[in-house]
Amino acid sequence: GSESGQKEGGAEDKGAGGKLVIGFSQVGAESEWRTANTESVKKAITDAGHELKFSDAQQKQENQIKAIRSFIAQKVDAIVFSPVVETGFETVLKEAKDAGIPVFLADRAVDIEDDSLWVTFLGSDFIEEGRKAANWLVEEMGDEEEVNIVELQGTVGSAPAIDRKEGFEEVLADHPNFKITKSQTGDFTRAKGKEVMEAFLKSDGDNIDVLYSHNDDMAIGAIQAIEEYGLKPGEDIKIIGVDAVKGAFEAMAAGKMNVTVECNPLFGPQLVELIEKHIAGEELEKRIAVEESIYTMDQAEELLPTRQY
Ligand code: GYE
Repeated sequence: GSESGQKEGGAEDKGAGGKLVIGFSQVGAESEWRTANTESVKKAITDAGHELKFSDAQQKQENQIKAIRSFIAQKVDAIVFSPVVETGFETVLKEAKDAGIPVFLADRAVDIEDDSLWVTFLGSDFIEEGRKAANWLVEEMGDEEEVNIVELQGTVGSAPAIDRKEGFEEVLADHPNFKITKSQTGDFTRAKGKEVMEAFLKSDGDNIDVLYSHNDDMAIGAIQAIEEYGLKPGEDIKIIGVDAVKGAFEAMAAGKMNVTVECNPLFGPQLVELIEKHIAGEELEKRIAVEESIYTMDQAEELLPTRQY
């Protein structure tokens, strides 16, 4: 390798100190998590002195495909891409590869066999998050004879929705007293979370012990639905969320939500470092995970002031 000796400014003056043009195709603005993530990535790119081209896909795949094509046409130096769903991006990623533009998957994964279509995937382990949610529940209610769970899924076909379901079910498979009685998508938004929870309550209101929500925003929407229905969220129905956004800490501090599994969106600086390393010719791991934890109701008040998203 060429590891010894002085750095010489990287390829064509890019990389080591060179200014890059980076296109960022973001999923949308569906949740508190997403807002924090967009901020973190944008700020890290511009703070490092690079030029940012940003595109918000409003949770629509066709908008992302258009955005990536336009980044290719503009000959950006690198593309950051958070795929709204796992499949259907093969063609456009091949176009980027053919144009010699490196793609960095951020936050969400794709389900594509040819992993030469991206440099690395930086994001959370969503399966593990699902396991953490279920493990908390087993610990909390494992002695009960029958526990009926309703599930609010994230965006259909998205990596976090698929994986958070899988990890959760994997753990519960060993505990037949837990049953998922209803499961539907709330598209990761508060409004949809509320709407779907209303429907769950209408058809099965007195038989719901637990809500497992694939993100906090849907849980917060559902909490509203539960209160309007006349039940106590956090007590009559235990509430599990994912993300650990401020809104969840507020709900937990108010006794309305029981637990949230952390999914850290603040990986902007780590991502920019990876892009710079790649441009400078360094080899990167194909999969880089973000570290995270889980937080419960009794920790909420203490930790709320320190939460950064
Ligand atoms: O959990 C959810 C957001 O992809 C990890 O997307 C992300 C998820 C996050 O809308 O709130």
